[in-house]
Amino acid sequence: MDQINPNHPRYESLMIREKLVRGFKDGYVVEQGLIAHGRGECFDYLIGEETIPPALKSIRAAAAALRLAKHPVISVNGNTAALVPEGIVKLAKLVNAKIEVNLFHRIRDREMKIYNILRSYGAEEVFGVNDDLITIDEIFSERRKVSLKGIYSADVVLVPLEDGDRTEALRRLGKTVIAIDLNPISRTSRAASISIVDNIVRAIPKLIEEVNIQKTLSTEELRKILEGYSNEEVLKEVIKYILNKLHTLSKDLNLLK
Ligand code: PTJ
Repeated sequence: MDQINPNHPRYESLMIREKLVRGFKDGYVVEQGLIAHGRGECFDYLIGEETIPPALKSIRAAAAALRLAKHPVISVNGNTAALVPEGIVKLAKLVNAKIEVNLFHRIRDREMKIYNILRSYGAEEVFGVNDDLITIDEIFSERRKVSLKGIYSADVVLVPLEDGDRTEALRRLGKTVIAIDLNPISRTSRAASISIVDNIVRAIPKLIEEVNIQKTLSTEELRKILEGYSNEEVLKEVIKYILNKLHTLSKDLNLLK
């Protein structure tokens, strides 16, 4: 890894890039994953590279949904494996979720590498690689192959950095879909039941924290959190947040006369 000076003003952002580049060189992050990250970075700039209030609402709802779920599953792709492998394993253990490797660009070698990374962080079982797969007809990418015991049987699926196609299909199958996507206007964000518009590197630790906070809540209280949640409203709040930020910035720069 290139040496990055911790005093560099963009140190954290550069370190995230390094993790992806290393994942790419190690053969489990795809080129498209690097491009997708660039798009994510742009939206991260617009929200100020911090977890904003509407994202916290979604994190609260996501934690409740995961706690209430009977068969929660966390779907892992190349970028997720590069950025937050430890957090994924920790979260899965906390909410008793299965972990499934599910790739847009499905290559056996990548699947195995991601499987091994998750295992190295303590995942006892990782689905989608060596177990029975089933095809969901409505999905038009390699993501259509899902594990019979994993995503296929899930009631709640967490899908970080996803494409809209599968989110829509999983919703049609009656599943609760939690997305983590920095783009509030992506098809994924709009189709998901709960969209966390935040960088995955902040969202996963915050989700873990929230699950721990909610440990003392009853089923009834968890249900109430979900009932009071509207994804549409949250996405509108994100967009308003970005607009306000741009407005303030334009005033600061004296762009609006
Ligand atoms: O590993 P694979 O083969 O499954 O492929 C993974 C990628 C990411 C290439 C694949 O899922 C893909 O093409 O995704 P998209 O359609 O480009 O969507 C990725 C979304 O994630 C975009 O809306 C980005 O804004 C968003 N995103 C990128 N980086 C982050 C992010 N969201 C949260 N945190 C990030 N760090």
